[in-house]
Amino acid sequence: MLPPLHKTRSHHPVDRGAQDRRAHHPDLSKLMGWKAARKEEEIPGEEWEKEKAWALRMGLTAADSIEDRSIPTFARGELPHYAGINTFLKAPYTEDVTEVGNYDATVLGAPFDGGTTYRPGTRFGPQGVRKISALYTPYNYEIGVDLREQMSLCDAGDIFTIPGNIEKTFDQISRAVSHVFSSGSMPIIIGGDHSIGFPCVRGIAECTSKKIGIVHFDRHADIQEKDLDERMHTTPWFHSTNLPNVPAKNLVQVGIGGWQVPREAVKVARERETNIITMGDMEKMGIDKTAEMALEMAWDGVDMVYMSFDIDSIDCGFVPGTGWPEPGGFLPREALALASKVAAEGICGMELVEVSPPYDQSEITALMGTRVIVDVLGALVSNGKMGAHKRHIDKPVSLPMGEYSEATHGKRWTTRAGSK
Ligand SMILES: [Mn+2]
Repeated sequence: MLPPLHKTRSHHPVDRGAQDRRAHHPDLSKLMGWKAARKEEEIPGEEWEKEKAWALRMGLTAADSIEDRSIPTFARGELPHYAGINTFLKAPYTEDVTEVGNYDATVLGAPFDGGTTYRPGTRFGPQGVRKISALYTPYNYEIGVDLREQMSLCDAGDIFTIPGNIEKTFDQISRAVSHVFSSGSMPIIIGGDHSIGFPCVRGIAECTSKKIGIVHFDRHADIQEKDLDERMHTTPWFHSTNLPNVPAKNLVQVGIGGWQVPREAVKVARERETNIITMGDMEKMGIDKTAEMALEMAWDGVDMVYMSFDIDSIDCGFVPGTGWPEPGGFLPREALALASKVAAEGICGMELVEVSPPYDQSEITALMGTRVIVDVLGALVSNGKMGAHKRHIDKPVSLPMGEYSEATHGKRWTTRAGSK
């Protein structure tokens, strides 16, 4: 009979002689879990302290009966997770978009589903992702990263899209993305259907003379010229790779396959010699080799890589809330590992598209989308690649703002200054 567990289990492998340990006992120091636990010690906590102090200033001190004096009266910041008006990950809302340059990365929503050719609803994608993102902390145990402590993030809200007008919406999206990118902040765009891929890339591409590669996770090729006579969500890479600094040979499409890839798209992929890694390829090569190959092809001769993640690249059993569900996709663990490995080399921006909350169940699709984004951020931080794209912004745009001034007009929804 074994002695009680606590007699043999040491959580401090250094403090006991080998004779005290049973031969079959695992060496905890070899487990990733133990290493990760040790790593947590090294992460600073100042930003969390700052947030708690800020919450008390914004939300007032709590009732006398509350023992934890860091709790405010009004919920502000991360806690409680079920309360609040959600930005992505409860990051600061940059209502004044001229402030996005103060942050390493900016989340912006592109609520548009006018490019959808089957199920609509992705106009609610940004809201759906923001809502469920509230259940995450900014800390990831396994990789030993605390985003709040190690990077800065804001949420600039949504782009003013024009329902029923793809081209006007594209212009708005490119303009918004170019503004964020020019500020030096890395844009993280939450769609919206996949038609937004083209204006997102166009917004970045216009701010640089450098070349951009694309890693595109999807079940669908999305590279035909038109669909239903318009530039629908099946077309973003045709138009993106027409841009002079976005070479088709640096487009890598990962996870493509199944019965929803139109033959027109395949023809274009063949003509432009894009790189397609099917789900079967990935299965055969494994995750590490797939990521390595994708990176090699995407980075060949370019300066930056953009990531486009279509949530439908994951098996539809895990992501019911999407426009074109397709069985046989990535398992979540595969998708998350691949996205992290691609991000580990640095990206100049990313989009997370095709989350359609009206078709979702228990918010699992939106949650998966959130997870892809936070894992990408974690990989950027833990590999020291956050902000690596900045040196390539050599043609920043400068967009005019309106003339409203709080000094002369007062704050909105208040009595006009001076008229009291
Ligand atoms: Mn797709």
